[in-house]
Amino acid sequence: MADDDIILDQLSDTALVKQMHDDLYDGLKDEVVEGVNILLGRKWTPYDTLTKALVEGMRIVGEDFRDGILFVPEVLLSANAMKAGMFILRPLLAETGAPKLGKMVVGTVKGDIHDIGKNLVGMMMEGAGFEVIDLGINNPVEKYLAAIEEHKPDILGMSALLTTTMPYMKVVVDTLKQKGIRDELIVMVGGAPLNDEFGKAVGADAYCRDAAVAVETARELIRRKHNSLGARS
Ligand code: B1M
Repeated sequence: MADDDIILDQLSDTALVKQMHDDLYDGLKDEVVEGVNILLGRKWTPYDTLTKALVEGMRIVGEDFRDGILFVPEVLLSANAMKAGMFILRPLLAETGAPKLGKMVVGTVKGDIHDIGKNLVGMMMEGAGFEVIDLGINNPVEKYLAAIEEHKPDILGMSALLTTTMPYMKVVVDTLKQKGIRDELIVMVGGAPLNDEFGKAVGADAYCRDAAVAVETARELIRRKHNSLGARS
């Protein structure tokens, strides 16, 4: 229950989603989890629950963090509540049973501990039929290289949320070039401060604005890769 006065289950869908934004803002993990379960019980799709209740709620948190209304400890509570909601949705989004379309190694770059967006991308990619190896946060180039060596992915995905950490993506791509393995991989980058131009400047194959775009882009680039391999054989 959200508090003594509000019974989440008795709210209309619109009021419940609004209440979930407030609960996410207040870092109320149990209430966010309850809200997610209620929406799913009302036959909301996991995708709509994720985007309309959780991602939109986090967008509001982000604005107030930017404007100095919320501070790191409060945002951490919101992030934990968001993750608890995502934890329920993850297996549901992955439940496609589709044959694997390809493999992606994904991680947040060195110096950066933001992982909500990266986790979302991983979940949506899994849901679309990709195998995802998640390296977590704060990854130096050596970690990416070791994972590429071990898992032989089709795609390397990198996430950065800070203007101070996003240039590290170029360090990773340049190292792939030095090692002669850049062209074996599709490199996709994302994160709030990035844009298309930046993606090109660091030598990525694509910048992805959000998780849905990441899925579409991955599908398209894998299709092109298979076509060009087919044409060569
Ligand atoms: Co941070 N933080 N934070 N923070 N934080 C931002 C990024 C900031 C913009 C807030 C602000 O001032 N408005 C600001 C950066 C400013 C800048 O660089 N110019 C900032 C700052 C300054 C900081 C600290 C330095 C604060 C401090 O300590 N004084 C510190 C840095 C710590 C570090 O990393 N070394 C810090 C810490 C934190 C918390 C720990 C409190 C927490 C992170 C918790 C966690 O992730 N586990 C946090 C949070 C939550 C945020 C905001 C509020 C929200 C980020 C988020 O989760 N968004 C953020 C404000 C904002 O972005 N508006 C902010 C929701 C998520 C779904 O979106 O991550 O953009 P996003 O991901 C999207 C797309 O970008 C894309 O798809 C995702 C899903 O649609 N995408 C990819 C992302 N990665 C991709 C990878 C791909 C493809 C697409 O690869 C294929």
